[in-house]
Amino acid sequence: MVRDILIWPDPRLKEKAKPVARVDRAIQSLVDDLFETMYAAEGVGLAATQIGALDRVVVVDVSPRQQEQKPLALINPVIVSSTGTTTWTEGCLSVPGESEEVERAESVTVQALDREGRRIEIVGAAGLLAVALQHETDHLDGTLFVDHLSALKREVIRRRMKKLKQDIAEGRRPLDEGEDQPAL
Ligand code: GNR
Ligand code: NI
Repeated sequence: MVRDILIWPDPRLKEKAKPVARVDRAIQSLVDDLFETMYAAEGVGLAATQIGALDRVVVVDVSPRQQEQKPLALINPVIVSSTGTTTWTEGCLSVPGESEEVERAESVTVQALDREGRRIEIVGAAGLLAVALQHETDHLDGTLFVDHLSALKREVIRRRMKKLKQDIAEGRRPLDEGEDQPAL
């Protein structure tokens, strides 16, 4: 099921997600909803936090940009090592229409469980995959890319998001055909 994506600022986006104790059918269903919602929104990643679920679950699919990569469902992801620094122009489905440069590690290794509850490790991820893995694990700790910006840039974006929410609520922003009103 495609779910509504929370728009920043929203207190639910600041919550720290809880570790998944067991990969059961409810968690698998959450993974499926995250993939459906991510693809519907044409994102390269999505965290459970963004749809109001407080389990440590994310999905990432950078295959449109890094053809050798496959879709990943990551449960309880942990960045176990990182090297270097890189600057990437990031966006976020919870901050629509905004993008800014953020400094990140250049390469990361992540341990997690997959949709079947098996332990997996992504070793030495680089490029957009590395950035997306850091961006999604940040979401599970209640951190968004705007939290990595200067206070001035963040407040400018906050004002634009306030306007966006008002416009949506008052029907001034045409939504795509068949698209539901995002949760405010
Ligand atoms: O779709 C997304 N694109 C993106 C581009 C650069 C850096 C990070 C991202 S993640 C984002 C989807 C999203 O908001 N995931 O939480
Ligand atoms: Ni995001």
